[in-house]
Amino acid sequence: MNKNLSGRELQDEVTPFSLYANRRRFMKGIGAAGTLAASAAAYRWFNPVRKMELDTAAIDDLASVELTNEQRLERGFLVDEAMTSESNIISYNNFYEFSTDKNAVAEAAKNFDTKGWQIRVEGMVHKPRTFTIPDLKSVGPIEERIYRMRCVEAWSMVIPWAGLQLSHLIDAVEPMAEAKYVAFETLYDPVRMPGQKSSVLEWPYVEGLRLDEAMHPLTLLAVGLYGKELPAQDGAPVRLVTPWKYGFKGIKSIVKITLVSDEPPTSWKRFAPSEYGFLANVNPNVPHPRWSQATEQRIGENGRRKTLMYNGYEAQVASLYEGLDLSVNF
Ligand SMILES: Nc1nc2c(c(=O)[nH]1)N[C@H]1C(S)=C(S)[C@@H](COP(=O)(O)O)O[C@H]1N2
Ligand SMILES: [Mo]
Repeated sequence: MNKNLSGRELQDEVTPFSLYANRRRFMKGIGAAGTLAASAAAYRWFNPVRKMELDTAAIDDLASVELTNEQRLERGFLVDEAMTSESNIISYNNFYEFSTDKNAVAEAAKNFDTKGWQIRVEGMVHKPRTFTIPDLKSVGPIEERIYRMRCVEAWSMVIPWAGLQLSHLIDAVEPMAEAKYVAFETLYDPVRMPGQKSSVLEWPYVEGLRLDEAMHPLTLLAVGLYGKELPAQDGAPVRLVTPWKYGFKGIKSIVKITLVSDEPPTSWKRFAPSEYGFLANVNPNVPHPRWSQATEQRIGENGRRKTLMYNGYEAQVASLYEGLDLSVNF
């Protein structure tokens, strides 16, 4: 390790997540230490294997994902920005099945029971299958991904997720040639999700991706955050994460994934098609009809920051949208 650490930096060394927050400083250290970043040992030091508290989906395969931090940055799997605190991530939520008040979701969802959860994967696939949460580990590693998250309401966070790259699940069920889109559905159970008794949205919440978007390596089925099992308010036990898209694409508490030939309905487009499109790619140049998308409030920060094209994932995803008029395809 870099021997020129200050006392504060030494303290950081034993506090992995504050280290992420001090990444810039850390990368300078890497520069001084030469090839350190390229070694698996450095990878493990930077990404210690942290077991989840419950045994449904321990992140015990992390060590098998032998990428250097430079490679992770290049792929968009790691962000060179401070992470949002765990307490902010788990207390400021959008999850209308429980409450439309972002500060009230956590309390309203605290008894949500996800034991025995199953996800059905069907439609245009050769091997339809029902997965439990522990089954997810059988199709690919549970990896840690540190992603920006940008809500269409213009607030943002940086979140350390743990999850399965969705492409591994889709490969496992063997899509037919006719499959062009992937549709996702949240649990419908107004007793367990009392917000579904209100008609603020049509239930269940539904979302969708083009198949090529669903197969993109950035697309994650998250089962954890901050090294712990996903809290109910963040979409337990499994939710979608597409970091270059507005947050509403990240459908929570998924029970069904269906491969289809045509663009599936999505909750927010159905609610207001002139305001919310199917693609919903983060784009500072295309304002929402009622507000600008040029800047955002990073939760926990003072002042606003500029919103980045594709939320900072342009290098990884722009090729998916070549030739599209982004003001029409929003
Ligand atoms: N089922 C469901 N999924 C949902 C929502 C919702 O209301 N219901 N809200 C979406 C919106 S608008 C955002 S910004 C993110 C918020 O995720 P977070 O609370 O984990 O930050 O979840 C998305 N997924
Ligand atoms: Mo959102």
